[in-house]
Order: sequence, then structure tokens, then C-alpha cells
Amino acid sequence: MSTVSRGFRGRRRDSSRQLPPGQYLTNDFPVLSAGPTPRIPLDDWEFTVTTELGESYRWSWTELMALPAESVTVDVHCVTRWSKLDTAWRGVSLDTLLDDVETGADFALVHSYGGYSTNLPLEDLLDGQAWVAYEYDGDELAPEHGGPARLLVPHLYFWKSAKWVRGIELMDQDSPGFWEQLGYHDYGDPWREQRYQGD
Ligand SMILES: Nc1nc2c(c(=O)[nH]1)N[C@H]1C(S)=C(S)[C@@H](COP(=O)(O)O)O[C@H]1N2
Ligand SMILES: [Mo]
Repeated sequence: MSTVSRGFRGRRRDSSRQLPPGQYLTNDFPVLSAGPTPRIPLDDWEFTVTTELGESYRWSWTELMALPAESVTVDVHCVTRWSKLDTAWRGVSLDTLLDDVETGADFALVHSYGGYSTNLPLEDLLDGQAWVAYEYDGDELAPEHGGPARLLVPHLYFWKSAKWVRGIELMDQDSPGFWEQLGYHDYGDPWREQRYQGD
């Protein structure tokens, strides 16, 4: 089992540290959902990766739990301008999930139970940058925050961290997800303030 404490690497963790431009600090944990909270019984839960060649890789909840997990402490930045520092999660790295997946794809479209989706370059899911998270602050992830499991990609705006994640479609071409089709940025780097298409 590997433990990564990202919160204590890199930039200094003190109260004077900078937020991305245009963000303010909150200590609450706001809920932002574009629709109702789907309820997925763990017996029915599946995570599926589909490649550009149409091959599928599937994990049941039991199989996900059997994979090595990591604890990570990261800052999250919502495009509605709140940021939350040092949020503590536990989950499976996408490096672990994608390790055996054969693909030459450059893009990922992440799908959620309930129909939400979001796109990002595949490389942003790799190299210790993304997790399928199922615990928050030491407890199982609450349904309103994406439980049983959500994507966590903290270096991009939080809308890329798809709640109730059900799978990833790997593609040769970029294809906009839910908010991206409505005008939000295809990449969404908070430090470059990429909120809307064209930013
Ligand atoms: N499936 C799904 N995932 C989602 C959303 C959503 O509406 N549906 N909202 C996104 C947005 S805009 C943000 S800021 C975060 C909010 O996560 P939270 O409700 O746990 O704070 O989830 C993201 N993931
Ligand atoms: Mo958001």
C-alpha cells in the first residue's frame, strides 16, 4: 500500500499561500450537482474503461476495493470561485487502473451515473494526478459528494472531478463533456484561469 501526501509536498502549506486567480477560500464543503444524486447499490456498481479500439476493461466494487489505495491531501478549486485547501481523500490511482489498459488514445471522456460527463487529456489522468476516490476525511464518500466513488483530478477545476463516476471512454479526438458543451473550458487549469472556452 502506498501513501502519498501531496498536500505536504511542493508549494509551502501555510495560511499565506496563494490561491489561483479569482478564487476565495472556504472551509465549508459546498455541494454542486447539475441534477439529482443518483443512488448506486455497490452490488450493481461497475467502473468501465473503453478504448479507442472498442475494448472494455471492467471493475466491480469488490475488485476496486482489492486494488492498492492511496491517501492524498489536495486543494480543490471550483469554477464558481470557491477553493478548499487540504482536502483528504482515499482512492485508487488512475495509474493503477490504466496500467494494463492498452491504448494509444490522447483524450478521455469521463462518464458518471446520472449522465454527467467531462473531458480531459488522458495524460492529465496519469502520473499521480488523478484518483477514483471513495473516502473523504476518513469516512466513506457521501452520496452528495459523489459516493460511492468519484474522480478526483485536483490540478484542474473541480468540475472535471466527476462525481458518481462510472467509467472512462478513451478517444483519439477530444469531445466536450457536460459543462464543456455549455461553454466551459476544455482544459480548465485554475492557475491559468481557464474558466470558459477562449480563456
Ligand atoms: N456527476 C457529476 N459530477 C460533478 C458535478 C455534477 O454536477 N455531476 N459537478 C461538478 C462541479 S461543478 C463541482 S465544483 C464538483 C463539486 O463537488 P462537490 O459537490 O463534492 O463539492 O463536482 C463536479 N462533479
Ligand atoms: Mo464547480
